[in-house]
Amino acid sequence: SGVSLISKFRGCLAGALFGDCFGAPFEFEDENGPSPVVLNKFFAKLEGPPFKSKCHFYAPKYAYTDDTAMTKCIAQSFVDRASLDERDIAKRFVTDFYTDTTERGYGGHVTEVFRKLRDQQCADPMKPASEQFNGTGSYGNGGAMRVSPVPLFCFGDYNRMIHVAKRVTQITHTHPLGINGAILQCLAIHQGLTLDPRGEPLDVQKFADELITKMEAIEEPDQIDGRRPYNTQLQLIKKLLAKEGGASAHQVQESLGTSVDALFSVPTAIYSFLRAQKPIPDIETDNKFRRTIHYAISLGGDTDTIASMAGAIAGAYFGEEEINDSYKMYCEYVEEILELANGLHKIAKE
Ligand code: 8NA
Ligand code: MG
Ligand code: MG
Ligand code: MG
Repeated sequence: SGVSLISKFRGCLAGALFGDCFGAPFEFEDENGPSPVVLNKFFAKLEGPPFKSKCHFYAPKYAYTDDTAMTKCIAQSFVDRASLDERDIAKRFVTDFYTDTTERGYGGHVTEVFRKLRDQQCADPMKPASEQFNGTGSYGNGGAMRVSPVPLFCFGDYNRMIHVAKRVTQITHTHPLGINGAILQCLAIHQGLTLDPRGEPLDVQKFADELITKMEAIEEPDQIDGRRPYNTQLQLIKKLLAKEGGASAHQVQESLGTSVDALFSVPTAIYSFLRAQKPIPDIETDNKFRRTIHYAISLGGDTDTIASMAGAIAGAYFGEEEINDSYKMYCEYVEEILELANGLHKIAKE
């Protein structure tokens, strides 16, 4: 008997939220990422006995960022309408962006899409994104970072899942690297959902091989060198995983990357999940969900987004029960995101 699907759905969205909230304080903070001492202390606090002051219980809450802001818009739209409605999702992005009084740290150029969408009242929800960067579209990781509701909403219908992942991404990201990054992240979550974490240890090479096969049917080879950029990264993941003693952080940072480009962050998130199946030096835990997001953050760069994507995959694979319960005290929007996961599960069952 494996982990229940509802636990996997809840683990996936909670994993995305915790990765975002816990990664955000470290985003582009230090070139090589936070130090092992700092990160171990950070997580020890989150997992330790709750801090109690003399007269009342108090736990500081970490705020979510754009990653979760946009994820919840997509999940809410799916739950409310039980169908794909790009205009509705665009409206939710725009309303959230203009009414949220908390600074959510959106990407540098995506705010231009929101401005245009607002001005045309989302009448043509895919047009502003196609005009970004002189018509090439954004290749940022903003599509991939918010794709987690898609594999839940479309669970059981593989081709529709790919289609929906693409459409939802195109509201802000139309560059092939932006779209395919979101599809790859979607595929990784989908694989996590369908595998049982309680049997044999995860075959990490096979997990990567299956992504390679699926992406070959999706990704066009480059017109000049004939290579498929995401498959090149996935092959690299396999090599890094096969290294004796494990690849160094430096090797991972230099090859897979830790930037806001989808190509140099989605594969890093997948690698973090796969690497965390075994103990990692300097990471003081036996818990594999913690190890996944802890490792993702330790690499530095776009820590909130990479940890959020890695957390979504880990949560989908292990389910909610692998996530330390005390994390719920330290993030905003936990109850709400879990309720959205319940709503998506209800739809998936029908
Ligand atoms: P985006 O579409 O604005 O892309 C992000 C950045 O990628 C842009 O600002 C460009 O610098 C670059 N870029 C993307 N496409 C191209 C292109 N075709 N040509 C040249 N440059 C390009 O926004 P997004 O939604 O993809 O961004 C997601 C990231 O932004 C996430 O990491 C998220 O957490 C957020 N973020 C916020 C901060 C912050 O502190 N405000 C810092 C980093 C990232
Ligand atoms: Mg480091
Ligand atoms: Mg963010
Ligand atoms: Mg980020």
